[in-house]
Amino acid sequence: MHIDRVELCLFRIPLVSPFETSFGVMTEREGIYVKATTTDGVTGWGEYCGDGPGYSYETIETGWHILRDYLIPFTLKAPLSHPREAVERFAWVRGHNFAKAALEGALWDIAAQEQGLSLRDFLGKSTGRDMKDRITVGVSIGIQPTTEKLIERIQSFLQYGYLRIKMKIKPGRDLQDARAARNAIPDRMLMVDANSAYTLNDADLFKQMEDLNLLMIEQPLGYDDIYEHSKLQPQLKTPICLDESIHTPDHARMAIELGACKIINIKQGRVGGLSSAIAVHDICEAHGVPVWCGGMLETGVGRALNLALAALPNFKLPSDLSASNRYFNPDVIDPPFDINSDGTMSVPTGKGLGVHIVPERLAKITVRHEVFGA
Ligand code: OSB
Ligand code: MG
Repeated sequence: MHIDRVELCLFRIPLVSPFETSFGVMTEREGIYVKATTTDGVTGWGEYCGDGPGYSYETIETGWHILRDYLIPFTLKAPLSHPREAVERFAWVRGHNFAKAALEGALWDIAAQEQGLSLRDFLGKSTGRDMKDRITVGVSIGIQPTTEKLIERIQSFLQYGYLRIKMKIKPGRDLQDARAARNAIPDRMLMVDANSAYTLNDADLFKQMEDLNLLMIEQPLGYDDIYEHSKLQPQLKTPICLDESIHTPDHARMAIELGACKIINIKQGRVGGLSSAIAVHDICEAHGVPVWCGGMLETGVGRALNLALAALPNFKLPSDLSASNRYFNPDVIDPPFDINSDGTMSVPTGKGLGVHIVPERLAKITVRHEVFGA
């Protein structure tokens, strides 16, 4: 493929309700769409889904800067035989994984379309793996103003069909909320996500959660830590799942070797794109560590990519892939993503990402637009 034009659209889309984590509250989703076009007129889309600087150091502005000044010029420079080649071309840029992933995503969309395949089938062909066509899904619930509100929220999401509840925690009502949630839903899959709000001194708190039969505890300690998690995991029967601190396939390998976690949450943006995400998946699989697909409140474009990725066989636990209307009304794509009656979400079957972006909706949420190349 020879890319001769790349467009960036900075967008802001309102959330249907605020989303609170231990590092802050979101009321709208800000992101960047990357639209790449080949000399043959094939167009691919990628979504920059960083949410910094509370989640990682990347922000919308660093993403824009890295894309504009480094990644896009290196993409326009010469034809690419496969999206993986872009990864090699970007490798000299240290970090900035969300920016790299956004552009790589658009290239995968193009590569799949050029083969006349859905992204899921193209991934299956590229990896030689059998791909799922439905993904089991859970919902991520932000910190609520009161314990009562949390329970209400959990009940309403269960009615929509989500198979697993993940609740955000931060120091304060953590244990009380987790206990109340467990009492309200004794037989459902329940987990907590601390987004790095604790230290090793809080080990006792997590020991007190042991009898709640949580599916896992996500990222309890430092956002860049692996070592201290390796001190915490042996003290607990409940599996620790790492999110923030896994940025590369090597991090995954180190975390597993150190015994820092028993599960890994894969966000393709956080690990620098689909190629890296597949490598993390394979390393985990080889070590018997199950993975699931994390989310960053993606709009339909990023959600479609996540669904294709989550079709790989070692995505064995419910993923943070909720229906479009859990966050957006409307989403930028039509039709929106919805949950099947069995608590799964179907992977798109159309060519490439397999979603239709509604031009008027895109225009309405776009706040900055720039064209590079032809
Ligand atoms: O830690 O998984 C997280 C959203 C923004 C930043 C970090 C996280 C999250 C979520 C949302 O939990 C998951 C989703 O997209 O539904
Ligand atoms: Mg998380």
